[in-house]
Amino acid sequence: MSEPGQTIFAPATGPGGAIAVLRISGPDALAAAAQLCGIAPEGLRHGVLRPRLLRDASGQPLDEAMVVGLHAPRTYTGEPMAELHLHGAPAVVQAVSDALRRLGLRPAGPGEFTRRAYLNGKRTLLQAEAIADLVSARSEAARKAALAGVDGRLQRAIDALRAPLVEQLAEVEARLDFGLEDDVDTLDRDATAATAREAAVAIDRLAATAEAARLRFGGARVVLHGPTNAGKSTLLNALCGADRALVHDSPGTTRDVVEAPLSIGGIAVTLVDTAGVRDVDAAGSDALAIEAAGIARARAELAAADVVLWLRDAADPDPAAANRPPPELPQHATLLRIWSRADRAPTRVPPDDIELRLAASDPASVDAVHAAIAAALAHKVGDDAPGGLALLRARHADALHRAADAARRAADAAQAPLPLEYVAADLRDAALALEELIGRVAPDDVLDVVFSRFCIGK
Ligand SMILES: Nc1nc2c(ncn2[C@@H]2O[C@H](COP(=O)(O)OP(=O)(O)OP(=O)(O)O)[C@@H](O)[C@H]2O)c(=O)[nH]1
Ligand SMILES: [Mg+2]
Repeated sequence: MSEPGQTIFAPATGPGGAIAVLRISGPDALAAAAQLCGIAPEGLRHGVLRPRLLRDASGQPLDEAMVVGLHAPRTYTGEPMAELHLHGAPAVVQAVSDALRRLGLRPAGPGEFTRRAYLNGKRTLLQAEAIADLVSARSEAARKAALAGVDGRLQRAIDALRAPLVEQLAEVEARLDFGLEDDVDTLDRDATAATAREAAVAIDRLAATAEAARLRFGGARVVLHGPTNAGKSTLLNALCGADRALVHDSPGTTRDVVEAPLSIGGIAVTLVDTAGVRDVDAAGSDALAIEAAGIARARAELAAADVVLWLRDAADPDPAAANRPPPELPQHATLLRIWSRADRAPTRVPPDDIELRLAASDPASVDAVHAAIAAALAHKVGDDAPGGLALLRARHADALHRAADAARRAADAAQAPLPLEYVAADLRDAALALEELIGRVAPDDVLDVVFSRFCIGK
């Protein structure tokens, strides 16, 4: 948590450079910097960088620095700020930091400068998050996507989605306020429904970019799932070309979740091997209790899966038993149905829904699984988002889904026709979810999550 009354400082640059920038923000920022320079605070003119000899309280020289004062509210945080451009040695940064601490300043926490910028209305939450993403951008695509958040393009796009919903809400509320609800001619319900539906489609489109960006920048989880002995660990090893997971002909070999990193079609994939699923009596023995715990982990892994390779064993004496898709499968995950160990039962006819036949000894069939994963991921990532607009976080996707759902409910209510109060409530929910996404106002716990991911000094 940030207490705005305190003055904070932190290095804004990483170690190893010729210059280290110490940033100071808060009510005493200018006074503290001026004190180190041995001048009055008024001597630090806004935006003017001057060479100064810094001294500690006992008059001992600390460094020859370049010092600039930044006067509120024209600063990053909206508070008075100063920057000390020091020689980059850690010992110099340490000595100046100690001097600042002795003046009553405190080291900043992660993201605390940006948090203050947000609290002072300098940045929306969306922009603050985008700044963190820009600082940590690891690719050109990530930089572009983050910048669209920082420079406000993303926000304008969301505002544009919100505007027609707010307009319709005003129309509906006006009729509620004037008690004209019974007069069926007053509201064009079809027009309201059409607007709400169009908004939902546009919101869905933006939500799809969040999913794509998550995969492109964060990578995908591809989870192997199926009954014991179906050949999951064998397939993991074949796909990553390494002897990564234990393979054995006794069922229940894999218990822990085994992960293997891989790149498929330019996307960073984590291949996840899991315990084979079968009915075990956890009270039967320690070994069975361990296996049951492994199966619980396997099921939990499904929740975070982007693609699930669902293996069914051609050699299973009772294949029908494993014919139900895993109930834990999340909606957005792609299920690839694989008839495994096909060479063991060449004459057996697989169920109708099978997409791939696999025999570990046949490299072409392993390649086909690889290609199917690549195709599923390519489909999810889609084309580049227009103008680099991409939402990068789960918080964003969640708010968009809620907004689209509420807009669809509003359209249904308008057409049903339900009383206008219902239409108004759903339109309001949709607009609020978008407002929350931009984060002009956000609850403290959301702020804690967002800013804890920042580096110190930003
Ligand atoms: N003939 C044949 N045997 C296979 C194939 N794939 C795996 N096996 C064998 O089937 C047995 C089980 O393979 P695993 O890869 O350990 O199966 P699993 O699904 O990981 O099994 P659990 O970890 O127990 O759930 C091993 O003896 C493998 O050598 C295949 O395509 N054809
Ligand atoms: Mg296994």
